[in-house]
Amino acid sequence: MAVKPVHVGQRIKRREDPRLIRGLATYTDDLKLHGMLHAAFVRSPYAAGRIGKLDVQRALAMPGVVGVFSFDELRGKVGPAPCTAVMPGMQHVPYPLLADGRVLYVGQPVAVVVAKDRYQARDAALEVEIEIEDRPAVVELEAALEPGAPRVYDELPSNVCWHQPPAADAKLDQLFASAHGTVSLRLVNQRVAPLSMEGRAILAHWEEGPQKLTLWSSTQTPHGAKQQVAMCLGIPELRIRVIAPEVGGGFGCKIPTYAEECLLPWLSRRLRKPVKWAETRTENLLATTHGRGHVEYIDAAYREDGKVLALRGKTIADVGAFASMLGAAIPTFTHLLACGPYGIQAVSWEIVDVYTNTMATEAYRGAGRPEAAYIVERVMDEVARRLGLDRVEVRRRNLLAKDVFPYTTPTGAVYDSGNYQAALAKALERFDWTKALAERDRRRAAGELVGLGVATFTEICGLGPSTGASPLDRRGTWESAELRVEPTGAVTVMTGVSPHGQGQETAFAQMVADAFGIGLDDVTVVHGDTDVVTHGVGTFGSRGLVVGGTAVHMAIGKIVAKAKKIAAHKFKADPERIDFSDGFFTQQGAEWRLSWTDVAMAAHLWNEPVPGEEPGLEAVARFEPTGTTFPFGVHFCQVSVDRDTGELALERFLSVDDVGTVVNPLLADGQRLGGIVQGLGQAWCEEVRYDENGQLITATLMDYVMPRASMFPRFELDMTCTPSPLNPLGAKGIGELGTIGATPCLVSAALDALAPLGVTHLDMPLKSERLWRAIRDAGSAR
Ligand code: MCN
Repeated sequence: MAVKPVHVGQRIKRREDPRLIRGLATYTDDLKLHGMLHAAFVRSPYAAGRIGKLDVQRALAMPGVVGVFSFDELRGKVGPAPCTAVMPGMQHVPYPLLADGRVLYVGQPVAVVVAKDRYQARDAALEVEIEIEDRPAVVELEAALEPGAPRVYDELPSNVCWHQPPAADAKLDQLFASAHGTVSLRLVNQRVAPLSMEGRAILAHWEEGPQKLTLWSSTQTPHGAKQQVAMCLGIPELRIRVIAPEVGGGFGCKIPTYAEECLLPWLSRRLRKPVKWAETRTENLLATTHGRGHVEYIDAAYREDGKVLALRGKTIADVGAFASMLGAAIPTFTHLLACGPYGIQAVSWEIVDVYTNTMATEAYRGAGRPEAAYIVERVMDEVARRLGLDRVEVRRRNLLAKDVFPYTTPTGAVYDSGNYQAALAKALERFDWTKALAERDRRRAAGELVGLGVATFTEICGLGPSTGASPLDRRGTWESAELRVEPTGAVTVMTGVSPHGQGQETAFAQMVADAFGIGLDDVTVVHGDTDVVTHGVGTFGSRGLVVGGTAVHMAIGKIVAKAKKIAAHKFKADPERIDFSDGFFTQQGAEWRLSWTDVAMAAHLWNEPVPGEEPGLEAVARFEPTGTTFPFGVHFCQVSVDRDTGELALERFLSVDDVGTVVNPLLADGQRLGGIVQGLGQAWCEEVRYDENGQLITATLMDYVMPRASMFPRFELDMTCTPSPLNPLGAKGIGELGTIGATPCLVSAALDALAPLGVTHLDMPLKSERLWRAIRDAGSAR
């Protein structure tokens, strides 16, 4: 199929935006159904304790209240909340939809009030009397592992949720023994909040007549939610339709099917009315999953020339009070990606997943890979410092050569393709590293604190293949697409991915328009409705284009094959000798040509039936990837730090990335910018903080510091292109890429800025106070 790209590769504006910008989009909370009731949750004010009394009488007597429910009503009927990442040996305690006599974290749903309007429900929720006999909470990650620490679960021997012991590795031992030197670091990857603009929202409507549940949910995985809710409620899947209407971002925290998402359908069925709930921002910070939350100990062995030989790592990961859908498995990605883009020869990694009396952690943009990049980049910087080498030069010496791919890392990851040196060369040229160093030194000499940062990184995306899927998922990690061609030649695409800000309605339309030689307006992309898109997996792990887009590509291929048969039949030609390009079917050596719309019409009119074929023109495809793709990139930045206040200023940021073939560079840039800012947010200002009693002290946006536009310079973006051999598009994912390198890059720059003062270690976030203290302590040490 020869296709001249007209749209693919072009910077086409998102077709989603006009409706979003003009307020014409419908989010779950915009929906109103006749007789709809509203739910409000009564949440635990304590991080740990036993529920003594739960009195709902006053709440029940409040105006508009239809019912108040606690665990007693749910017992044996519904729950627990879904968790699919249950690894062998994991101490998994099922998590009830409402607290079952004990509370595990502040914000845990204890009871739910249903009333005629949202405000009545919230007012009544305040009237539910709960007496909780509170007990010591375990909040600090490493303290949770100490002997005698309070336990989250009395029935477990400790707070360890899962333990991956380090594997014995003679080669690793030998590399450490023969190394020129070793570095040892303790690194904190603090807990952060995903903070999608739209919080979680659910509307459940059980219809008793057809015995059908419709669940509107701000989910990233409608098909997953359908399966999980079916299992949780004991309702056959075919009686459930999940619709993800407009979803205002997710960043990983809308992958899980939450307790609330299972409870509302149950309430709707019980009350025979639609029931809606949309979380407040404080509920979002309290009870929507958080990300990261690791402490890492790392030893690295290196040679005199700066080559890093081996890593010994230990991840202590904060799972929170219960294992969320995938939460406990996230640190395995940190282990898998520990080598980054470097030729490190041996790695051993221990993982300790720990329960604490805090909200559960989950996938958050990058999920495990930003943690890995942070570790190995800090190692590179430290090796450079010890050896007195340029930090870029150390990376250059460690980067894998372009001829080693496919490359299997000591941790078992198989990198599909890469040309790291080319990306580094381009970044060096664009940033002019040498000149930037000279300028830094000039400003330093004048008394300024100026630093340059660098990060070279790779990451894994495009999840599957399905061989890694858990039976608890009940489905693999393929992706589906269905294409329906109208008699006019217009095409409807139904995709199993569920974009929620990424722009696939535009990208997939570009692909389809080019394939059939039609206009973008002749393509509709439908997603997020399980009754319309019959099978799908969802949007996570930057798989939308790589896996979902390839399914679209495959469906296109099937349609073109049939369309060729229709065209060939009309002119009594051999279908094998038909060409299709620029919207026309032609035959080599023949005069005739037939347009795409003529063939589409013929397929529906069927007045010239094609033997052996059915009328119509549609195709379904599922793409099962054979491996994951590994995009990569180089980030450089320049910062200055105010000596008196510790305030950091980001002066320059360059990102040179490689995601293979790009369908829409404008979308790709948008994704990179969003990811970079989130990565910088973690490095600079974001942090979920609990006090020693497990009270969330960052429960509003007054306290949780989000990055702001005014903090950033104009980002410099560039790309190289190393196609992936694992999909016909040659594409790699870009949705999470920015978060991987940005975080270590900023920390690298801050450390460089304070290096003249003798500062060699900083933890994130790089708030002014922390930098000011580092400057002050460095001063007093002199
Ligand atoms: N794209 C492209 N060429 C490529 C790769 C991608 O043109 N080589 C385009 C795609 O067509 C798509 C976008 O870039 O429009 C992102 O595609 P992809 O990398 O496939 O990522 P996904 O669609 O699978 O999105 C998931 C990813 C993840 S895991 C998180 S977390 C994340 C992210 O996307 N959350 C987001 N980006 C987000 N963007 C917004 N606005 N909101 C979120 O919640």
